[in-house]
Amino acid sequence: MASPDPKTSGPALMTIHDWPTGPYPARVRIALAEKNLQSRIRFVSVDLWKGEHKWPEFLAKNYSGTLPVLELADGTFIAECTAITVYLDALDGAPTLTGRTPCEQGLIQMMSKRAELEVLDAVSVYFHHATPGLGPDVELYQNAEWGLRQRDKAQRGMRYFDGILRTQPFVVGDAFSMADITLIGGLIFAGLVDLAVPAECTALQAWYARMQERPSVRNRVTMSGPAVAPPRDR
Ligand code: GTS
Repeated sequence: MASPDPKTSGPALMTIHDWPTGPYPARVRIALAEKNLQSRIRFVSVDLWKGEHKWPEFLAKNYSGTLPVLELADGTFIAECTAITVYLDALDGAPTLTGRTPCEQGLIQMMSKRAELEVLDAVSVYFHHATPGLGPDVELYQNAEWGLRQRDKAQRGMRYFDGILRTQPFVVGDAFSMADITLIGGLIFAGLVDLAVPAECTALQAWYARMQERPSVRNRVTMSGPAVAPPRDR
């Protein structure tokens, strides 16, 4: 996909700073596709494996040194997948990912946070602490024991979500939402680090197979087209 020309008229162009195959970036890419916002975004690649997300020029955009970051046309930076998704979902005044009623909104936030705490973030800690992670230049502190505990936590989390998905088609009730996206991110990360979904979690596996059929999930890596390199000042 060619990047849209920022000089053309129409809604303001936004920038996503991310890494195409990253599990957290996947969350925002899936949200963008579900909201049909791809044409309003240009992507800038930040190379995790070189540690570009820890360089001063990137830390100026996101203090936490993590991807993705959304940059608005006026220069505002929004980090954190949940915050970015809430922003994108609100743009058209018709939120489909974060809930329409106060109750839906509360449940989606709760289950998305749970998917983060119990699965995605746990897999991430396992990757960064109990495997070589992004390599010695980026992983300045590792604690393998902590990483292995988080691996076990992630598998417990998978069992929890398996129980949820035995009773309903989506993480929250009958509709696809941000909570599904967050759990998808967790299973994408688990796949990348060869952390198996327990064999008995057949409902979770069936749900994930269905999720992978969604175009937003299937096409998430290629949606950015050729990467635009970030400016380098070092
Ligand atoms: N809480 C953050 C969010 O939700 O946005 C976490 C973001 C995050 O951990 N992103 C990963 C990262 O920057 C990107 S990826 O691993 O999914 O590609 N990791 C690098 C690091 O050094 O933590």
